[in-house]
Amino acid sequence: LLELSPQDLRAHAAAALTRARERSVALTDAVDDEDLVRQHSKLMSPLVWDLAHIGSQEELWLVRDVGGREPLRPDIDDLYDAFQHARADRPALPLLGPAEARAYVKEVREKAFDVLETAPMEGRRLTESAFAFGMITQHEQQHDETMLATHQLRKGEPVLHAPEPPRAPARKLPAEVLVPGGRFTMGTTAEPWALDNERPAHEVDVPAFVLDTTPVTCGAYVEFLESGGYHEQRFWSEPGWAYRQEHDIVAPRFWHREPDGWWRTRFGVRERVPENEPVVHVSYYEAEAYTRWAGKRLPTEAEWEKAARYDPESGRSRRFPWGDEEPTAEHANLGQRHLRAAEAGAYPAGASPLGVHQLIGDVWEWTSTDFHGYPGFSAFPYREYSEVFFGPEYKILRGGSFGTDAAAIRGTFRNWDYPIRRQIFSGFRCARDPRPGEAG
Ligand code: AVJ
Ligand code: FE
Repeated sequence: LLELSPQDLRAHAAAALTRARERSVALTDAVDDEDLVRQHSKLMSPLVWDLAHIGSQEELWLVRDVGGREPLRPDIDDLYDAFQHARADRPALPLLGPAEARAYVKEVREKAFDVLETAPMEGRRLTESAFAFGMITQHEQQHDETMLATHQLRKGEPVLHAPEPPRAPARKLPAEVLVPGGRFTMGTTAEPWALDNERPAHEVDVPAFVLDTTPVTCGAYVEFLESGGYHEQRFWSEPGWAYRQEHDIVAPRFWHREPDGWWRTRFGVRERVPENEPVVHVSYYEAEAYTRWAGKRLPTEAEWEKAARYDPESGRSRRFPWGDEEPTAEHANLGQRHLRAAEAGAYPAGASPLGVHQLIGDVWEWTSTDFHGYPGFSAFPYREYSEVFFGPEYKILRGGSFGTDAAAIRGTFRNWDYPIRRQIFSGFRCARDPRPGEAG
């Protein structure tokens, strides 16, 4: 990317923005206007808010900031400022209606493309304006994943359709691998589109640990469930147990117990819980309880990133588990190509050199680490992207899900949420300390 000419960079930015918009349009055209303005869950905005918010951020950062153009709609800045209004309060605001919102994002996009024509992108170094285009593309894709989560919460007939993901090869994977101890480079300074919280690159010493080769599957999770794991306090942390009691949490979100086993609802389709697919829609607390039941623990964020990026042969940290190339459909289940996670082991080409599968795509993976800035962190271009969330109330998730676009995921990408959240596409994998003698 750093080698691209300004003209190529412009073409790349335009194509990425267009791809994001196709997704936003598909997600918002899939439902009627009534559904677009409705709040499907208190946890989410109405879809029409996300759509206009996407336009509003694009206006702010590309049209006004990079382009230095006159504001299009300064009167609506406040409505679409996520910090001004909680999600639950957004339906009551005088929002743009569906037709207005669509016209607004279209007009902003035309202006943003106009800015792109002349925005400075000279030399080998990516300029701040090029970064702004990458950031806004990621922003739109992040909201596209949020809108997909809103679709999952929506009641009614299915409106989204996608082909089934690939099946796993018959060959059974080893359950765990040993990741050798030692220093590795975490975070990045060179990755052009990396957001502030992924920076800078820094050395971290990670002692040897053992990691599951795949995320925990529904089948394994059912064993925890059926053995009474939700009813035994010893597996739960104190806040986890309090949450489980208060909300009477007895299974992953969207699961239902039927006389013949566990079923789930997925984008309006009722189906049997699939045995070999990573479990999704679990909170941090449930993930943590499972790991304790299994005699294991969640990986730390540094362990997760070492497993995903460290190349034992060169000692270097790479961009992805499979190397430095951008993700393709062979590597990972990303980009809403499929509306579900793929079976454990379904992406052999995306495995790490040590044989860890599906670190990127399928399901976000909870880690045991709180959200903080790396040593040397500096907020840009605005404190509200990450810095205001630093602290012990958020846990880090890694790797992206089937709902995450390739433009918005990397081995260094950091997501965060409250440990009680499970409407997101969240799963996990288990780690543990090596047993005596195991670490060599
Ligand atoms: C990085 C997914 C936690 O959705 O809250 C979107 C991304 N920031 N608009 C979020 C984001 C501003 C953010 N997450
Ligand atoms: Fe946003």
